[in-house]
Amino acid sequence: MDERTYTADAEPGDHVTVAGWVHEVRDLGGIAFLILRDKSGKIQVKFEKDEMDEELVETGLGVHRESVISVTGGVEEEERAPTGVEMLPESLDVLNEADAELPLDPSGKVDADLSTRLDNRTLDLRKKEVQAIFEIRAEVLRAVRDYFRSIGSTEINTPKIVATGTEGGTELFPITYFGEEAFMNQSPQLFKQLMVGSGLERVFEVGPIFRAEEHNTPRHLNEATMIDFESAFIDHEEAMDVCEGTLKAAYEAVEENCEAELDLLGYDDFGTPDGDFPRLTYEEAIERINATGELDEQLVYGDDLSTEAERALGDDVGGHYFITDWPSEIKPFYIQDYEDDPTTSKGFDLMHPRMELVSGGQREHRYGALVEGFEQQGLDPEQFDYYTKMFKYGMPPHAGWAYGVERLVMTMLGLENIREAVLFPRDRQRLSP
Ligand code: ATP
Ligand code: AMO
Repeated sequence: MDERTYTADAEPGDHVTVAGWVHEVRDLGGIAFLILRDKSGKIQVKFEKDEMDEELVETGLGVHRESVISVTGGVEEEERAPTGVEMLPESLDVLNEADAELPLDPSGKVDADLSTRLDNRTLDLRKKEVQAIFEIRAEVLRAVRDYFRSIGSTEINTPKIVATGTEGGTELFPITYFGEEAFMNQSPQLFKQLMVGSGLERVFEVGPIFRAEEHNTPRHLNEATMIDFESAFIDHEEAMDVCEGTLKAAYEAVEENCEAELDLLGYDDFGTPDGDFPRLTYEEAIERINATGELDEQLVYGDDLSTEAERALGDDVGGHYFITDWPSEIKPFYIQDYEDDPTTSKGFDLMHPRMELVSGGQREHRYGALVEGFEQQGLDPEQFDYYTKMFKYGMPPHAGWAYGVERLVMTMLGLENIREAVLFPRDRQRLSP
């Protein structure tokens, strides 16, 4: 193929080769148009039947939609063309002909249900609005990485095949590891904590987590991507500051660098959050939820927040907010409790009005209290010896948190279903593609 020019870069007066997909063919009789689409946009290719080589015209107009072709020719200004320019083809190669029948219409004129879209992700992602979601997801991750680096945090990668779970035993996927029972990792929790005790001090990880979630909801996945952060010598309040900073950095970057994508998704005002996020204690949260009158039953201290409760509070607050000071008994063993009130923990969640985005907290760094916490949660500290013993060799006070990337993208873009924010989602019904 001659050197390829993106359709968006083809200027009147140029002689170019463009390559891409046949978006549409419109035959008007003596004249016909082929719209060719590539990553950058589209260009109109004009066929004048009486004036052009017969074989060229036949090939160009006979090719099925979504076939991959390459066209060489001159570019001219043409007001009536969708982009103001058109190409007059001199040669046309069919690089790969597509079937006449497609399982999904990439032009988007015919709607497809989510399941058909996910079964045919390659075709689905030929739609600009779908591409936009993944361009934005990539920008979120870039911005988050930059933000972490700006605060002196080192990117790490921790094992995904592990010997123990951390976030509750029922959600583990067991696997066989050379004849021994092992699991897919639910969270980098213990590893990231081990790293704050190392010389690295402040770390982050972007990676997959696996949870055998029982429920099939629009906001749970069985394989998700987590952004984990952990730092020595900070407390839960400072960890919340970093959490808030990360979220705002992600929104700001998307607003600044993804203008075209936001346009495609229909945003006039993206609504990057500003101002400090309110920090409600758990007790204040349940009081406010009860006061909304939205729930059938009043919440009492110690209850976890149901989806309905989260929604009621989200509507009441109207933006992102933190819930702090959770009852110790509903937070994991690694979260530290208040010295003067051991029934209250230094754990927090960052909430979007629609759902939980982040969990985190100040960690228990004292060996004795940590081992006690294991026992209280019915876990055998022996099994976690690889972790707990490092707390005897100089573990600094530390805090951290984790985001689910898909929930961040989903809430940022108002997507109905978390599966729209993953290329190839894993859920109870879906193991391939
Ligand atoms: P975490 O990340 O701490 O697990 P979460 O937001 O993922 O929090 P879970 O604790 O995994 O939530 O699950 C409990 C939440 O899921 C509750 O808010 C509950 O109301 C909701 N939930 C559970 N089953 C269903 C279901 N079948 N349909 C809708 N929501 C459900
Ligand atoms: P938690 O279990 O709350 O905390 O998970 C943190 C965040 O990850 C996302 N998330 C999920 N997203 C989609 N599908 C899932 N099945 C799923 N599970 C979790 C959510 C959630 O808020 N170790 C702690 C974090 C910490 O304390 O640092 C943890 O895993 O957005």
